[in-house]
Amino acid sequence: MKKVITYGTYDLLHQGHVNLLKRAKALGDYLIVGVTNDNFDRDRGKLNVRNNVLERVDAVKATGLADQIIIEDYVGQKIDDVQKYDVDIFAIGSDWEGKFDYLNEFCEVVYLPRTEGISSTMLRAESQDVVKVGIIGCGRVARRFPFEANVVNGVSITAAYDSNSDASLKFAKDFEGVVSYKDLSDFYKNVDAVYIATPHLSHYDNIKTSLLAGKHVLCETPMVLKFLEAKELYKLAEKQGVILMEANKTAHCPAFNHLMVMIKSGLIGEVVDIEASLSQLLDKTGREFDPNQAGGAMFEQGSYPLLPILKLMGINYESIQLFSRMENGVDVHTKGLIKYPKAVCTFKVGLGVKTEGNLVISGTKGYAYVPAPWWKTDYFELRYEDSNDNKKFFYKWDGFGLRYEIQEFISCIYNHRFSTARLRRRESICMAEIMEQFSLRKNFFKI
Ligand code: C2G
Repeated sequence: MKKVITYGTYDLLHQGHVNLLKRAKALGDYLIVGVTNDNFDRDRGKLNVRNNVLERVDAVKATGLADQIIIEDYVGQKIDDVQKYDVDIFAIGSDWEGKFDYLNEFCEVVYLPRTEGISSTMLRAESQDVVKVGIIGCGRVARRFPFEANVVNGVSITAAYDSNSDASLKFAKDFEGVVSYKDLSDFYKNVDAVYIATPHLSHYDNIKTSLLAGKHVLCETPMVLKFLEAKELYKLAEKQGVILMEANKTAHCPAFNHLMVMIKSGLIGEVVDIEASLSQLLDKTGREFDPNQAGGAMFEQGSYPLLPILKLMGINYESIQLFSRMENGVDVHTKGLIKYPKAVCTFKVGLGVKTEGNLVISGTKGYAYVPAPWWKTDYFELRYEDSNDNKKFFYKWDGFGLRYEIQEFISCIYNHRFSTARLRRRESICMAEIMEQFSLRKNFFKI
């Protein structure tokens, strides 16, 4: 029996894929089809795949051409598969000509003619309108956005607004295709969604105005600093039928996401302790040190360490205590202690104090160790009593890492998902509630 193997993503399965599968099948008696899993695709830079792996497997199955379907999830797997399944022929479309010659050592390699004039990329582009995003607040943070949005399918940055019109004019000049608007209502007329990167205290107004204008909103973290404001805004978004998302980039980071689901699946047992730290020494003349602009480490950085704590332990903590070193009305260092019925979590943030920025999640069977900078990690370890059981995990983290949150934002818009599993509305509201306690100096101790 002659065995043939071929691989692909098979997103939005089309005639080109079917022709290829037929041609591959005709080369032998038994066809194995390798379908890439979602992580593998993300790792090789395919950020815009529309169907998930189960849908793509089902689509390949429905062609009736595959005798066996396997999942491709790591680089180098093709060599393993060819040997494992005793494959005679590896077949792939001619767009890969030469790329898989290394498999000649293990089997025959055949490049099959590709069907011209059709591709998943084309279908994705046709089936989707581009979401036009406008930027409100054209400062330092916003400048990373167009670069990152460029690599995400279905999104285009078209407009810029800043209360200082020089800033939005400069932004429009620096980024092709972006028009600067002086008037917010003109700005809204030309966008479907907004990315808000203004200072913290402007977020509430910016979000509300944008939601009322019927626009989807992605707002920099911390979204707001008050519990009721967060609740009100999420409610308003749903009422308006638009998406509101807090832009906490760590929540969308592939490594962090996988870590969360692995821990929730019990890989280190029951979580008993979480320690998360983050610090950055900044120039003290900046907005980050101005008490009138909600400066300080807690507001600036707090939502990052709160993320793993709230995601793993939930929002129903028993008590919280916050200890800060204050300088000129802002905290330059804050340590938080959050008690849950069966766990205790601590976090440290610092703008004027430097500390080790790692994340340690301790459980009854082992612990997760994520070295600094854990909030934009591509690597972590699960460690156990018997070090032979230890495992290291590596992922991709490209560019500034904003592409992952932009992709999720666009996906929520297309799929009308009001809450993303990566940062639930209730988690975002709880962060606002903790920020509010800090503003009110509740459960607060000066050190
Ligand atoms: N294909 C084709 N004609 C098209 C489009 C695609 O013959 N118009 C072929 C491709 O050459 C490939 C298969 O269909 O052999 C699957 O294509 P994709 O889903 O785009 O997958 P791809 O990114 O090529 O992944 O490890 C994965 C493989 O390397 C291939």
